[in-house]
Amino acid sequence: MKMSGKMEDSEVPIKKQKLDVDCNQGDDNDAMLSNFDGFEILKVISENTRSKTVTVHGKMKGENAVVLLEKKPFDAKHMNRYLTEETSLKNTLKNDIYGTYEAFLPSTENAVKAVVIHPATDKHIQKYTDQERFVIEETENLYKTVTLPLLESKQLSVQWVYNILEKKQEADRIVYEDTDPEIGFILLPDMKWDRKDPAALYLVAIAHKHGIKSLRDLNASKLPLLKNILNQGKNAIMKKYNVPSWKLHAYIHYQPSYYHFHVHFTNIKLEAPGFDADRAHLLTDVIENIEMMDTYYEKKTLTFVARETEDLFLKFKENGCFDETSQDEIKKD
Ligand code: G7M
Repeated sequence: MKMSGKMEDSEVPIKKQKLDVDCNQGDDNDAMLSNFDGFEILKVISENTRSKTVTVHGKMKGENAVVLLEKKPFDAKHMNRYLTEETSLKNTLKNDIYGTYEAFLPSTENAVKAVVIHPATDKHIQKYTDQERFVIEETENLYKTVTLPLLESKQLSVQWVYNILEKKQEADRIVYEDTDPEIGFILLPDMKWDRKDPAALYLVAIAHKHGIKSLRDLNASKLPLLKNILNQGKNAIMKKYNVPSWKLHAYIHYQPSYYHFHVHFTNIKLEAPGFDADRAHLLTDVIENIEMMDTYYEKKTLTFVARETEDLFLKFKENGCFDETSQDEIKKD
């Protein structure tokens, strides 16, 4: 068992304002926000200076909300909009030929990306909160006795996935669809990508087929689906965004956040969150591993990182995986 350093939660003063939401049509969950008026900040639940993100747990209309703010990268094509008289400068240092300034870009160039989850469940708050993390080596037996029963009883809702597959949401964002019920999928921008800069390209391919929870359920019978997603996904990305396959990573998360099968496609220039050795499995490797051994992902010990308040971590802990006994001994079961 390895541990990573504990991250800090920072408390911020609670602020109360009136909520202004364009909730003119339909179900509240479909209402678009026009600003954050009335948002009540409860706590900053994570901060990352490298990715320039901050996540806040708050209340909107009396219900929990999670808001993630992210400063966006510069767009090299917009330099002519940055370096004009509309950008005001405040000098902070001047020495000989060297000057530093705070530059205030025009507001149109200054947008911050905001992801809003409302109403947010406890699981969402937990998912976005910085916590101590633990390495788990999940054997075939631990998957069957610990992970699977938990997944069958409790997991994050995949309603957003069904909304996409049934074209109830995000239909206008679909980049490519193969409607075949066995090997078909929908390819569309991940909600983390604002669709502007292909250097930050991030798409997800969601399988039409239900019942493939994760990597663990992949075997030779799923190879046509995997190969179809890889090949058609790459072709569609080339056609739409002019990004060739050699500039792309195609991978699967284990553990995923949502247990309906999907593949991530990202530009290799993007430092995508979740593209770590303990989470991302390259689709090409997955295909080849299954071709070598049909039951590869059923049998293989899979390593992933879980956070201290996650149900999965708590279940592994309950099963003694973080007692004095090392995971090597547990593997002998
Ligand atoms: O970790 P996992 O493999 O389950 O990743 C799921 C991916 O789906 C993440 O990269 C999320 O950013 C993305 N995602 C999650 N939601 C709720 C949505 C959504 O509603 N729409 C889109 N387009 N992507 C989402």
